[in-house]
Amino acid sequence: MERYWNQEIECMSAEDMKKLQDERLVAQVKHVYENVEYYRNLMDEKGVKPEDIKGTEDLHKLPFLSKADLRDAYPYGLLAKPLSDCVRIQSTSGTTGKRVVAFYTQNDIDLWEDCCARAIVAAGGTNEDVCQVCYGYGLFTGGPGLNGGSHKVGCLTLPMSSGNTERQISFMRDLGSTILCCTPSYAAYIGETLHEMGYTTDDIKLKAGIFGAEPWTEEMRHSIEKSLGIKAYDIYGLTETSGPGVSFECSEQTGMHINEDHFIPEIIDPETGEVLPEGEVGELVFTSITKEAFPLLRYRTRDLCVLSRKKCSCGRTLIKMKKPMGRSDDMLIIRGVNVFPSQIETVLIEQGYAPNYLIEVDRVNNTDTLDVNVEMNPEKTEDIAVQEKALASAMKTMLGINPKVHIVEPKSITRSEGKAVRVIDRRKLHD
Ligand code: DLL
Repeated sequence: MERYWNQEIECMSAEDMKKLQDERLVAQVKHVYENVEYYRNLMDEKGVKPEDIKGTEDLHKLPFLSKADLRDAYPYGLLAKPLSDCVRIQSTSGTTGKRVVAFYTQNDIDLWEDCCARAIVAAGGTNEDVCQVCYGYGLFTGGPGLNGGSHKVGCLTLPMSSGNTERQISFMRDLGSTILCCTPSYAAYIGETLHEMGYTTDDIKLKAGIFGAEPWTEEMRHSIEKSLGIKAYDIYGLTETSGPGVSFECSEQTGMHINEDHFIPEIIDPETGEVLPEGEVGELVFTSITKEAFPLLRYRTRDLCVLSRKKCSCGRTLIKMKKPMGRSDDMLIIRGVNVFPSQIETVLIEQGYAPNYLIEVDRVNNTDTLDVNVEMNPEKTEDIAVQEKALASAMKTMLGINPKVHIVEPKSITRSEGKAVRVIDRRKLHD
């Protein structure tokens, strides 16, 4: 039987949810307008007053907020509560440009952890579980978010953080961990290490994994499920919207339910900003209607995604988002063709290779080049050149362009303990 953390909300009728969202949105817009000069200016520029927003149907009247705005307003410019009411910050790694700093009141933390608790319960978690959290702790939201959710559910929580993989496995065995939380690429690495240490899935008690923070394919899901003997659930979120728990997967595994009582989603055309109807692919935009310290109205995530209101067998009525295909800025344009690293991952795993790969893009004599490096599968007996040709041809069918495939030595591609780096684009160095 399906269990819920908050059945009333998770299974609420569309009508009641709209009412709740309307009330919260109106209050949030007022809160933001009155307390954040940056927003007041954006809204004044667009000629929108808080009174113009009476419900979700008016959402489109509000200006968008982008990552560039967050940088402009860094660090305190979007704070909607006095610092004395804030108890925590979390932050992004800041590898591309200035880091994003998000602020939390105690209430913000409570609601965030609540969202993570919903995800853990949807993955089958109860107070009987031992939940091993191997997302990074510290400024990254993964560790603290799932840690808090796990406490709420009452699981015995192992705050491992990432790294030291053999130790992760010793703890997993000694303490009988039943739920694993980490990035999918780290889950794959943990699975690989488990088998290398001479264990099988019979030597561990894991039953479920809650994996997110980076794009991953269905093929990757199957590969992890097999290697760890678990059911693997997706979880999504971003620092700007608190962290993990904006949406989470249920037993149906056909997309993630968005916690609509906290976040109103929209899909827009990334070029024109026009709101797209349900079912169309576009950029995901969120409005947070309960966050106090760092509320975001119509925040452009840059994640490409599709929404669906199709009835779910788990009983939840919360709208679902499909697995994001990656960020619009992760999309590679190679010889004019749009290529997502996830398409390459799909081909590699379908053809029987482990998800250890590195994509290299460059420009030689004014022509883009695409090189895909993947580690050898020792069980394959064909000639390497034959294997490389077969992979290149499968990728040509999927992508429409011809990559150069290199099958490399086992263990020669760096394993990820957090978010995997799958692409090196050297064209950026020439620009
Ligand atoms: O990655 C928060 C998180 C932690 C989510 C743990 C899930 C689990 P950021 O570092 O700010 O926050 O990165 C957010 O990661 O905009 C997406 O592009 C990507 N992302 C997050 N979850 C998923 C997912 C955390 N399940 C950015 N599938 C987002 C695909 C994801 N991409």
